[in-house]
Amino acid sequence: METLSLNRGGWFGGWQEWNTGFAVANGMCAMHHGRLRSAFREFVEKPLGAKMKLARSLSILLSAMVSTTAFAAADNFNRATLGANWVPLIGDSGHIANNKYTSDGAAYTKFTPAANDNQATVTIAVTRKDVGHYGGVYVGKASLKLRPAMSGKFEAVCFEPTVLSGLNTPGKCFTVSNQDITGFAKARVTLKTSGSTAYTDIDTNNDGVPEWSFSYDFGAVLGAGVGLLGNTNAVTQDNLKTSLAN
Ligand SMILES: [Ca+2]
Ligand SMILES: [Ca+2]
Repeated sequence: METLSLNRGGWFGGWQEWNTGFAVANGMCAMHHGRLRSAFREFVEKPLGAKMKLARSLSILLSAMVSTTAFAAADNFNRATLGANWVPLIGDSGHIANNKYTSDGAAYTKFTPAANDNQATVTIAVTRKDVGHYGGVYVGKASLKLRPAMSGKFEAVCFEPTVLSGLNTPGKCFTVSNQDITGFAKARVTLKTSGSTAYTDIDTNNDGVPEWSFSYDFGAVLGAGVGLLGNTNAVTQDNLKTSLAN
């Protein structure tokens, strides 16, 4: 039973490529199911005192199965093509360039391994001076778009409903001109949903401490499911990690 106390960090040693991790997770599920069956058999055959002890073990085992189900996905885009895990919901699927995700047209692309996750962290960067465009990430019905300006930096961080959400909330932008943020060329961005509220943390120096944290209440349950958004090859996304947040 000791192996059941392992956590994501300990087991995966700092987030491996998602498909490797997914295979490990599947293996763990099979292992847990096998153990569960034999544990139940044992339970039925034991006297009452021993049953109490076994019941506790079973509860630990079930917790481990739940945490395995909540296993996170990741993609570092270090390959030539996006592959079957990325499904375009509208328009361009986006593509990989220089081992990063980017898009030429309006991309709204679902990352299928993260269909049940409600938290995503991704590095978003400006690659050249541009205006009127965005690169972003979505979770459920909530999008977060980073909009670059001619300064060559992002000057607006905007919550918007995803295109297919059916929500008509206007969303909200946090901007340089409103002194909510200062311009930045690259950031590690986290978006998560909880109930009707979306939360974002923006870490511009990659030290794990957000320079800014914002939230926005969309007025409707936002749900789960992660993907990327973009409409210009002036913005890239890289090192996506997803998880099930509280
Ligand atoms: Ca990469
Ligand atoms: Ca920071």
